[in-house]
Amino acid sequence: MNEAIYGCFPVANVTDPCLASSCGINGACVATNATHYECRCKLYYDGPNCDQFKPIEHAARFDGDAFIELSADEFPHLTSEKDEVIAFKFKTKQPNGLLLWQGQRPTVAQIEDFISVGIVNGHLHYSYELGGGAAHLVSEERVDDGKEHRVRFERRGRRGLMQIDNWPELRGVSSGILAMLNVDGNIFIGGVPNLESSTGGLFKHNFVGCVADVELNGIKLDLMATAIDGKNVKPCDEWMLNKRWLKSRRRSQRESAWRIV
Ligand SMILES: [Ca+2]
Repeated sequence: MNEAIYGCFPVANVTDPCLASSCGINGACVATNATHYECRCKLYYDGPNCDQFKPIEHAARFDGDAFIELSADEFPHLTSEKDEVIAFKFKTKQPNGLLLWQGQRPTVAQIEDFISVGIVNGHLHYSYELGGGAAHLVSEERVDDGKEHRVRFERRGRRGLMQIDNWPELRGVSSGILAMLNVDGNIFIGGVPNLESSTGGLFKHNFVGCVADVELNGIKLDLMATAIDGKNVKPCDEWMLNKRWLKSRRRSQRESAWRIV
C-alpha cells in the first residue's frame, strides 16, 4: 500500500531547516545554511514568527480626513529650560495640510498656547505660541514635491529651530516674555477633528500623504500601540519595514517543545 511505500523514504530532508520553521502562514522561510533560516514576513506582519499584525507601527497614510491622537503625556512641557524635539519624515503632493498639532483641549473655545507643524501653500510652517505672540518658522523651499523629507523641530523656551533634510537650519523666537508652552490637549498627527475650530482657523486642511518615524524627545513612537484614538489611518506601503528574522532550527524546536509543555 501507499503508506508502506512512504515509510521506505525519508519523510524529511534533514538538511533543510525550513522543515522545522516557525514562520507561520504570514512568513516565508528561507534557509541560510543547514541549521539556520530566515523568516521574511508578509506586508504588515512582524515578529520572529511573523504573527504580529502591525500595519501602522512606523508609517501611516492620511487622506485629509484622518488623524492619530496621542496622549499629552507623550510630550510633556514641564520647563522652559530644556530642549524639546519633534522629528519625523513625510511625503505629500498637497500644498496644504496639518501635520502635527497640540493645543488646549477642544472645550477651551479660544486658542491660546499651541504648537503646530503644517504645510501652507507648499511651504513647511513650524509655529508655537507661548502667550506673547507666536513664532513662525517657514521653509524657503517647497516641500509638496512627493519626495521624502526628514524634519526636526526643536524648542527651548521661546527659541525654536527647524531642520529639513540637509537644508540650512532655520531659527526663530516667539515674542514677549512668556516662555512656557501651556497646552493640556492631546497631540494630533496628520489632522485634527473639527480642524478649523480646533486650530482657531489657522489650518483649513488636514494632511494628505505619509508620515513615518515619529519621535518625541528622542523616543520613537509605535503609532498604532501609542495612539489613544484615530480615524481613517491607513498603512503606508512604501515605508513598511521589510524585517528579516534569523533563527536556528534547534532553537525553534526548543521553543516549540517548551510551548507544548
Ligand atoms: Ca504660555
